[in-house]
Amino acid sequence: MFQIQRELIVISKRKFLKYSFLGSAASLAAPSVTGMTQRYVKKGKKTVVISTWNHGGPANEAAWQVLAGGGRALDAVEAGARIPEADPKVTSVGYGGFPDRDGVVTLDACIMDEKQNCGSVAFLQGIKHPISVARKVMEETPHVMLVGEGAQRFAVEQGFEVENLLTPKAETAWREWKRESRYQPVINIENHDTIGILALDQHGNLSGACTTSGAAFKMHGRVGDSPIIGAGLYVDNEVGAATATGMGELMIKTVGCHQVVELMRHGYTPEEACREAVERIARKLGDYQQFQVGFLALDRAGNYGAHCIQPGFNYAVRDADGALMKDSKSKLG
Ligand code: SD4
Repeated sequence: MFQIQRELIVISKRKFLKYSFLGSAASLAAPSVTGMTQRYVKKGKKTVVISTWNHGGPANEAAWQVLAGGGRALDAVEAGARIPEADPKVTSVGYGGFPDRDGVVTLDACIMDEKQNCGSVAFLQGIKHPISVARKVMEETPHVMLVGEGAQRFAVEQGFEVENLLTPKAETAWREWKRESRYQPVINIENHDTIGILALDQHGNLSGACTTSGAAFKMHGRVGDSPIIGAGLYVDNEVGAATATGMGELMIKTVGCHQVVELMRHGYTPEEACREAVERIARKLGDYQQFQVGFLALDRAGNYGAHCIQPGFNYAVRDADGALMKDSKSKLG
């Protein structure tokens, strides 16, 4: 089905290589226009996985099984993200996620590997594991992003089952919300939110995944940052990886995760880069105090860090020394 499109892509890739060769020859001769130093972090041998919120703990364990067996970071982050996706107690990811204001559960997810390959789904309904559909988009199509009905149709073609994802608990919460229908984003919903998960494997390769049911009781059709490469997730194997949680509109407006990775490229530590991304939101978007945003970053040496707006954002770490939860520093409170 995708044969013709693949051929087109191969042709355009050849053209791209031709022109990018000319481009790189020119840039060798040209002086730096940015004047910024590129300080690549030295590649490390540390195998580690980090992920957002308390539900990151069980997710990291699944990811660690892959990493400890010598597996790829890409397989690790997918395995990790699938844990809260399948857990009905987690009301902000996958099955059991709170629905939109029409009572429909709509899911967003993306995944990115060490070679800049990425795949994404948005506004996906009825499929329990959007992260695995995102990976199929990455590996089985010439595209990066599929949304809505098209994403669901593709998932079914790939063998995923359509099921009802609205649990009785989520439906009750929605009915209670409907009584007042107040559209006010809730900060740190029960300490559960989007899961963003980043891993560094024993080959020194990074990957990341991000999956969510989005803002609870959002407008029907709303898509947040989580499936948007650069906003909710970004990976550059030369530098590091970043993911985000919280009010997605703020990450989209500032392309937050791409910014975190670029800051690390210029010498910021993961924590400093996350802090600067939060500061930039505060400087540029003004009205940020009522929202939560948390950034989490991992560099290619295995150093990690986080920063957020409101107190309450925590993250899980798993490496050969064991598992721990860490509280992020925050701009407010
Ligand atoms: C989003 N970052 O869709 C995600 C999750 C969220 O409040 O909404 N959290 O914006």
